Amino acid sequence: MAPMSSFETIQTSVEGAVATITIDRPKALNALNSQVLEEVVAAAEGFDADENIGAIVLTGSEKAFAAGADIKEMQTKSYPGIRMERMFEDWERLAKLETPLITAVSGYALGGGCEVAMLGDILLASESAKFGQPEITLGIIPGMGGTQRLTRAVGKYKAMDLILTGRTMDAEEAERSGLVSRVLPVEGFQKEVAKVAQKVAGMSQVATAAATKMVDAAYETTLTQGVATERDTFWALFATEDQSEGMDAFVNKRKPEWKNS
Ligand code: DAK
Repeated sequence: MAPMSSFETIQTSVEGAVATITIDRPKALNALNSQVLEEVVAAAEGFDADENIGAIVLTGSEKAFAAGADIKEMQTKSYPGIRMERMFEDWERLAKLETPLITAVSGYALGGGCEVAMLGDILLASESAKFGQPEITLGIIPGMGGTQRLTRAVGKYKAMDLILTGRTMDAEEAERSGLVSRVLPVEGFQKEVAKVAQKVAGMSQVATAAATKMVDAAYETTLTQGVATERDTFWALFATEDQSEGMDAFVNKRKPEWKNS
C-alpha cells in the first residue's frame, strides 16, 4: 500500500490493536471522490493484512461522515465511460475485509456515505448522525449497495421511503429501524467508538473472522444452509489454540492470552 504519510484525503492512526481511518475532505463535507476510495481501500487492506490489528474504525468529522459521492466529479461522466472505468466498484472490497470494520458516523452519511457506512460490521452513530439516500433528487439511484443493504437492514417500506423521497433520517430513527448498532452521545463520540473497537480487537482474531463471515453469510444463504455452515465453522474452531485458551482461561478465572491461531 502507499506509505501512510502520502495519503491526502484521509488520516490514519493506530492505538493498540485498533487502526482508525478518518476521511478528511472538510471543504467538501467528506464527499467521496476516486482518491478517497483509493486511499480508504489501500489503508483498510493494509491494516487488514497486519496481524497486530484486531479492528479497523472508519470515520469522518463531527459534521460529516461523508455527504455522498462527489457530485462535482460525477457530473460530467457518461455511459459507457462510467461503466468501463468501473467507477466505485472497489468500495465493495471493504465488505471483504477479515478484520472487523466499525463504521462510526457523526453528522451526514448521505448517498455513497450511507452506503460506505453500511459496508462495516458494526455501525455506530452519534446523536447528530443523519442518514439518507438522496440520489433520486439528482436523477439517479443508489449505486454502491444502497438499494440492497439498506433494504436488508430496515425492510422494504422504510428503504423505499428513504430512496424515493430522498429524505434523511436521524440517529434515533436509524437505530429504531435497525440501521445502526448503537447511538452514542456526540460529546466523546470518538472515545466511545474507540472503546467498542478496543473491545472487539481484544478478542481472538480467528474467532472474530469466523463470526463476521458467518453473520455476513446470513444474507447470502438459506437458513438451513447457513445454520449447517455455522455448525461446521463452530466445530472447526475446536482445532484452534484460541478455543483451548479461551475455555482454560474461563475455568481458571484468568484473562485469556490469544494466539490468533
Ligand atoms: N459532492 C460534492 N461536493 C459536496 C457534496 C457532494 N456530495 N456535498 C457537499 N459538498 C460541498 C458543497 O458543494 C459545498 O462546497 P462549496 O460550495 O463550498 O464549494 C460544501 O461541500 C459544503 O456544502 P453545503 O454548503 O451544501 O453545506 P450545508 O451544510 O449547507 O448542506 C448538505 C449540507 C449535506 C445537506 C448538502 O451539502 C448536500 O445536500 N449535499 C449533497 C448530498 C447528496 O446529494 N449526496 C448524494 C450524492 S450522490 C456509483 C455508486 C454510488 C454513487 C455514485 C456512483 N457508481 C457505482 C459509479 C453515489 C452517489 C451519491 O452519493
